[in-house]
Amino acid sequence: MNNEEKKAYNIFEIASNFCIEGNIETIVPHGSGHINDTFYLKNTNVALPGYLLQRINHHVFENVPALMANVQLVTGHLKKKLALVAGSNPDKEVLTIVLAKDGQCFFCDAEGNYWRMYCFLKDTKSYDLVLTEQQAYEGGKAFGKFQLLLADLDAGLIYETIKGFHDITVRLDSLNKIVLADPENRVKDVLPELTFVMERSQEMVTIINLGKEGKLPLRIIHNDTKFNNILLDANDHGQCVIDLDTVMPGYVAYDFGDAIRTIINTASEDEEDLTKIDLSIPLFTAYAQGYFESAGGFLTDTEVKSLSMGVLLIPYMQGVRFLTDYIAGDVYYKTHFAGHNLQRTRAQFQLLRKLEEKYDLLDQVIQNVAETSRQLASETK
Ligand code: ADP
Ligand code: GN1
Ligand code: MG
Repeated sequence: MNNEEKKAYNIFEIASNFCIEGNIETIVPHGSGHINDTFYLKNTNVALPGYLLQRINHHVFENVPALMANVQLVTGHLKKKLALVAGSNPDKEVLTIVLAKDGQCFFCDAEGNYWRMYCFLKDTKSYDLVLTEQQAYEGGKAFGKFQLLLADLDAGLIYETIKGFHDITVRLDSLNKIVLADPENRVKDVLPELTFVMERSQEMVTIINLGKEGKLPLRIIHNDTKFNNILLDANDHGQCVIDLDTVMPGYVAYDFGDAIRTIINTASEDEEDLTKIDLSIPLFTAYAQGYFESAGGFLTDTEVKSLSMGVLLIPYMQGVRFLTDYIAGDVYYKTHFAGHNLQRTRAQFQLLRKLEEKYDLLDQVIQNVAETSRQLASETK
C-alpha cells in the first residue's frame, strides 16, 4: 500500500479545488516523509504565497475528515494563544489551512484520495540531521512550547487518528502476529532482531505502566517529533511545528524520546554502516536545555524521571515498527530499496545499544538541566 501509487497526479487540477490566491507556476515534490506525499506549489506572482499540497495516506489514517478536524482544532487553539503573546506572529508560527472551495479543510478526488493544503512558510528549513547545538536547542524550545500551549486544550475533543500509536504493548502484539503469519517468508532473516526485541520487552512497558497506574499524566503531545517536523527560520530559530497528523494524548516522554532519536544520532535513521551510528552528547544537552526552558514549568517530578526512559523506548518502538513492516512485506512506510525497512530496523537497534551504554550519563544530563531550570524559576519568582 505504501509504494503503490507512484503515479503522476494532476496536481494543477487538484490544486484548483482549493481557495488559492494567484496562479500556480510550478509543482515540486517536497520533503522526505515516510507516509504522506507532499508538493510545493510556487505562485506565478512572487508577492503571493506559495502553497504546500499533501496527499494524506488514507491507509494509515483511516478517518481523514476527523484527522483534519483535529488539525483545525489544534492550529486554531495555537493561533488564539499566540495572538495574546507580544511579538508573536501566529501566521508564521502556526500552520494555516487553505480551505477547499466547498468550505471543507480537505478535498477528496474521484479516486478517493484525500488532499489538504497549507500556506507555504517561506524562508524556512527542516533538517533530517541536526548540525548545530543551536538547532537542537531551538528544537527543544519549539516542541516544549508546543506542549505548553496545548496544555489547556480539552483532550476529549481530539480524535485518536491511529489507535494505540505509541502503546508499546500494541506494537509488540502486532509484531508477534506478523511473525506468526510470516506472509513473505522473511522471519528466517530476522532472528537476531527478534531476540533483541524479546530481551527488552519487559523493561519497555515501564512508561505505559506508570501511565496506567496514574503516575504519569496524559497530555496532548505531538507524537511525531522527528527533527524535520520543525521549521527553522533563516537564522535557525524555531519557527513552526508541523506534521500535526498524530497530535493526540500521550506521555511527554514519547515526544522527548522521538526528538532525541533523531537529534542525538550522528548518522541517518536508516544508516547502512552501523559503525557510523554514534551519540552526540552536546546536541542532546542542547535539546534538553531548550525543552526545559519551555516545558520545565509544568513537568511533574515523575515526568522528568520518565524522559530518559522515553529516550530508550522510542528507538526501540521505532525498530519494532520497522521490523513489523519488513516482515509484513513493506506495506506501511515508503521504502526506497529492497530491505530498506530491515536496514532501518538495524540502525534503530544499533542506536538503542549506544543509548543503553550511555543511559546513566543521559539521565544525569536531564536531571542537571531540570535542576538548573528549577533554580532559575525560583530565582525569577
Ligand atoms: P510528512 O508527514 O510526509 O513527514 P510533513 O507535513 O512533515 O509531511 O511535510 C514534509 C516536509 O515539507 C517537511 O519536512 C517540511 O520540510 C516541508 N513543509 C511542511 N509543511 C510546510 C509549510 N507549511 N511550509 C514550508 N514547508 C513545509
Ligand atoms: C513516519 O510521516 P513521517 O515521516 O514524519 C511515522 C512516524 C515515525 C517516522 C519514522 C504516521 O513519520 O511515526 O516515527 O515515520 N508517522 C506515522 O521516520 O506512522
Ligand atoms: Mg514530517
